[in-house]
Parts: sequence; C-alpha cells; structure tokens
Amino acid sequence: MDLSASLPPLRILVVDDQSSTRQHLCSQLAAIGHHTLEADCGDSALAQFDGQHPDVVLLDVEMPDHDGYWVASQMRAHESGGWTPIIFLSSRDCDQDLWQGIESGGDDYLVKPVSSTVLQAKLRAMQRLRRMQSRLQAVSDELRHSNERLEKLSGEDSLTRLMNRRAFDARLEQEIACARRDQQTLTLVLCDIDHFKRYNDSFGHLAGDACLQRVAHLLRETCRRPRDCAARYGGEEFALILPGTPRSGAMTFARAVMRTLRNCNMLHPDSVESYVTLSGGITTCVPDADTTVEGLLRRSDDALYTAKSRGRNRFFS
Ligand code: GH3
Ligand code: MG
Ligand code: MG
Ligand code: MG
Ligand code: MG
Repeated sequence: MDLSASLPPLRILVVDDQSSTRQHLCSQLAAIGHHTLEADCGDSALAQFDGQHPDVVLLDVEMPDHDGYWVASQMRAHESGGWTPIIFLSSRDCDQDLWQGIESGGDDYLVKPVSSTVLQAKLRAMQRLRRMQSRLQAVSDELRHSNERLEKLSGEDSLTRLMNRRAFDARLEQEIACARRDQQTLTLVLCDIDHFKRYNDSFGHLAGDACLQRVAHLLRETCRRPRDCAARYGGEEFALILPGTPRSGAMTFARAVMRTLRNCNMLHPDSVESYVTLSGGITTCVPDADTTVEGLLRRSDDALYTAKSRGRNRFFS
C-alpha cells in the first residue's frame, strides 16, 4: 500500500527521550520522503518548535524534564498564527492518557509501537486539516483587509467609532474654508494619552483598547456643540475641531476634559498621576489665505510636544 502519493514532504519534529525510538521513527519517516528534526527532551522540543517551525510534531509523553502534555500545552501557547498538528506517541495506553493528550492540545494519540501504515495515514489526515486551516486563514485575512478598506471608505474608526484620520483631514479642510470665509475663529486640538505604552504593558492590549474607547467616549461627550468634531487621529492620539471657539473657550474645553478624566479615575500605575491622563496641543486662529490643514496640524503637534516635555497631563496653546 503506497500512501505517500500526492503527499508533499513534511518537516516533522520527532520528540522522544529514547534514542532508539527516535531513530526508528526517523528512518520510517525518511523512507516515505519526510524530513525530520529530533528532540530528546521537552525543553529541546520547545526550542525547536519556536525556532524551526515544523509542520507536524510527534510527541512522547514520558520524558525526564517535562511530560509531553505540558510540552503540548506550551506549544499551543507559543503558536503564532498557523496551527501545527501534534500527535502523541506513547507507550501508555489507557483512555485517561489519551484524554489528557487531547486536552493538553494534542490532535491525535497513538500507542507505541506504531506501524508505518498507521503513521502515514495519520500524517495524511493532519495534512488535509492543515490545508483546510490555511484556506480558512486566507479567507479571514481577506475579510480583515476588506474591513480595513471599508473602514477607510466609511471614514469611521472601528474601535472607537470616532471619525478616522482621513475623514478628519477632509473635515478640517472644510472647516478652514468656512472659517476663512466667515472670518471666524477655529480651534484645533491634538491630544495624546500619557505613557500609554506602559498602560498596555501593565494591563494588556485588550485593556488598552477598552481605555481608548473610554477616552473616545469622553471626548465625544465633552464636545457639546453640534459642529464640534472628534476623531481618532492615530494609535492613542485624538484630534478635535472646535469651530467658532476662541483660545479661552479652548482652555475651558481642555479643563473639562482633564476634570472628566480625573473623575473617571481609570487606574494607571505607571504614569504622571495614578490615573489615565492626556496631554494636548491647541491652535487657535482666524484662517487666512495661507492657512492649511498641514500647517494647523503642525502647530498643534508642536504645542502637544511642549505639553509632553513640560510634564504631561496638561494642554498647551
Ligand atoms: P507619551 O506619554 O510620550 O505619549 O508615551 P506613550 O507611551 O503614550 O507613547 P508611545 O508613542 O511611546 O506609545 C504609544 C503606545 O500606544 C504604543 C502602542 O502600542 C499603543 N497603541 C497604539 N494604538 C493602539 C491600539 O489600537 N490599542 C492599544 N491597546 N494600544 C495602542
Ligand atoms: Mg519517553
Ligand atoms: Mg508618542
Ligand atoms: Mg502617548
Ligand atoms: Mg502618541
């Protein structure tokens, strides 16, 4: 029976503390055209799994440093992106061992010694699943890309539901034109969460996302006038247009934002205060013929930089 037809060669990590077992398995696998990597203990298996990215792992259970169940759970935890099939090969043959093998992250559990035919058949099944998995991955990547494209077209940031940068720039262009025509004051505010990298480091990226959502909500609530608008300008950076607002009004707005943030008291153990704070840069002008989107953004960004360098948790105009 030739099961190897149409099965492309795999890179298989063979993990077993007994060198005779490893050699036997490796020669079986080589005979049907596969490439092998070898590990004689759990630590070596994990190092090769991370460094060599095998296509399949054949994993012993009883080893001197770690048992195979623990090794499998670590492999699952370290897996980045794709899925690597793990087949246990053990001399333990009670149902409870099989159960534990699957629970720890294994995909199959075979009892040693295993015939060449069974091994080939199991590898074939795993190969088929791997192919399906990579097709699914491709579909999900494609969906994510279309989502990003849609997000750009819709002008909305999907995390915070605020305007995204592209839509904001277009809106700022319009507001500059209106203010120039009506000779009205226009205020642009750029603000940035203080030490947000440390926030992620302390609480994790998901908590970071939730924090961004809360800050976005708070900024939206603080912009009370119908033509005020708030955007997520970049990672942890927000931008606001306050049409018809002079410098004094902008500072009142800034104080309101800082007060609300203080009251929210979102814990931040590693910032300038014990809670999440923002720094901001404010530009106010009555636009003339030379006023541009880029120019206003640059001035606000310079003011933001000054607020950061003077100690953060402040707005500078
Ligand atoms: P500074 O006070 O100088 O602004 O320090 P910072 O740590 O806030 O600034 P830095 O630019 O060094 O880091 C910004 C961090 O924001 C790093 C990045 O991982 C995080 N970030 C950006 N976008 C997102 C996001 O969508 N979600 C989460 N959770 N974090 C994000
Ligand atoms: Mg063993
Ligand atoms: Mg920064
Ligand atoms: Mg920041
Ligand atoms: Mg930033």
